[in-house]
Amino acid sequence: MMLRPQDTSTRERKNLDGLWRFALDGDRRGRDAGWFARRLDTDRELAVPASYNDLTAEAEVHDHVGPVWYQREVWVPAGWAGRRVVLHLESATHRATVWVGDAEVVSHEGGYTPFEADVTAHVTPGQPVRISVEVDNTLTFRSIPPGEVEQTAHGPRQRYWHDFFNYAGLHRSVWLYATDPAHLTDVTVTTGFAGTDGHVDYRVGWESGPADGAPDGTGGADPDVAVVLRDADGAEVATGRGATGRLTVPDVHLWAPGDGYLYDLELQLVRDGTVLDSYHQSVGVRTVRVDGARFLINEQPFYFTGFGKHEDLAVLGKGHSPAHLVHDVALLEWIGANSFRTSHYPYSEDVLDYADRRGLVLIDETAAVGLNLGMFGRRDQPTFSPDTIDDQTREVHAQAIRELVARDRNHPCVVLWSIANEPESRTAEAEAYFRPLFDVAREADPTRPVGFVNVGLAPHGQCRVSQFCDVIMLNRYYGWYSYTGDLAAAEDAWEAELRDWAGEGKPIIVTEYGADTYPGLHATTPTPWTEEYQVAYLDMNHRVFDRIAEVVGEQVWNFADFATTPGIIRVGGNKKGVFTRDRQPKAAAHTLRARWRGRVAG
Ligand code: BDP
Repeated sequence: MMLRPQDTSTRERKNLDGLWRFALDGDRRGRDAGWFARRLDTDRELAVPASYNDLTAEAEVHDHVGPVWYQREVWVPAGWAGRRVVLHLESATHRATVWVGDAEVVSHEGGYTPFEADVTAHVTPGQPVRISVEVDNTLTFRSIPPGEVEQTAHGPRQRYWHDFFNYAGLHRSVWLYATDPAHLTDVTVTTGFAGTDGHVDYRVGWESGPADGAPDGTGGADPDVAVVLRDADGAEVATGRGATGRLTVPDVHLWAPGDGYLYDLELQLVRDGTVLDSYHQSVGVRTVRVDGARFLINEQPFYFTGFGKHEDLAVLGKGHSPAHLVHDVALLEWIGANSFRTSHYPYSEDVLDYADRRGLVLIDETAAVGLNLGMFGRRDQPTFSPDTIDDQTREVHAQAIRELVARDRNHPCVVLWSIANEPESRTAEAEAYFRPLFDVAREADPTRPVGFVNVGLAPHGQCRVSQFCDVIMLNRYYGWYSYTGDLAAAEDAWEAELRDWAGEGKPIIVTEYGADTYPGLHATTPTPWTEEYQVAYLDMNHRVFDRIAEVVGEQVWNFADFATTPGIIRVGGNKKGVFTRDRQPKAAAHTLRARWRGRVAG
């Protein structure tokens, strides 16, 4: 249970981004040596938010395996005396332990979801405090995503089965914030409409906190919850009392693709007429539903256009950058994309907030990528076994699903959960692994469809996991990894497979199709790696999609070129971008723009 830090009439934040002291700790000495207890012995300072990997010119930083330490001091505002003080990290990739002064305050597993600790007892308002964070980038068979560290004569080497560089560090903002001891802890909203009336169901959590002087520690009377819903102009639309309730919105302005209309739900925790805590939750009133092979948003058939993306930038790595967020979304709008998938991990919450406001539609994915040892040449070992990915991994995966849903369920932009990308899905072990995870997702959020992304190695008739999906999501590379350079044969084979899937009667989104393209490389005949081939490849795919009614979406792989591990099929990274890594269009961008800007939803 957690609310994203925000400034309100009762809450105050202090942003801790900037330069932090930084040290590598490949030998894992820091904890025992008490690095948190004194000034970190280093002359390095690195930036937060950013991956640390590309911030220096040193291979030992770029290729580091194991823990690193970040440390800085912060002045705790004097005005926070008597307040509850919380330290909040939006993410730490892939796990972290945090100390405030000498006290260990929190540990967290998983690199892309937030965590926090009540640090009131460890800070003195008006005084500085030292904050130390040990961040570990190691991937194992017990982490999501999984990986394996190989000890070599030249030190540890991290192996993993996904196609993007293992960037790590503090990728998003770190905050200190203050609330009243009595505070709101959580809110869930679900929405719907009938005719012109919308409704907003809300459920609010709170804690009364130890009250000053109250002998029983309860603070006397329980506080009450009051809520006010306002429209985008600030006009009051509805009010409610109590921790749960339904608000009616007359003449509702629905949130819809391309129309990111948001109401503001103000939650107040009130005792004896005093507002102890106030929090603002934006609300888009909309519905999502699968009906046969149709994907309905507000009961209207929706056709997804767009991309699989990455959080990936020169210098910053996976560090969040508001400027790049705005620019990427501007390019999405320029090209006529109405959606993207947060491949292959949960993105910064700023991305989701902005997508809400821009009316962009998101497929929201966990970091469960690379659960497929066979794909990367490890055919000797089964993916799911007591020695590889096992029940313990599944618990970590389940927790990753719960944390993703808990973080993102109030975002109208999210219309579909993807619980994994391209796992091994042909065996009974895969079926047994995934069945309960779909239950976890549906229990966490009964209001949205759930799926996973199927890989070409598990075609129709062989995949044992797609039976659990509300929507079939397919990554296919006909004309690239198979039928390379032969688009005519690729077209036949692709259409045949898609028609098999269409027989399931579920909506199909093609979540990846793409061709590596070296910008500036040209040919008059269809030659892989040229800009002309990427155009011809996309045209072939689009002809196939347009012949099959069950296809309700096309998301090209990838929005932009991105960094990978070194490999003989990667030239300075993965080059399937429609934009280069510095966001210049390849020829295919104009092809997509012509197609998508002409398309009407449905
Ligand atoms: C798929 C993966 C994606 C890769 C892509 C590719 O989902 O992460 O980058 O193929 O090979 O296997 O380009």
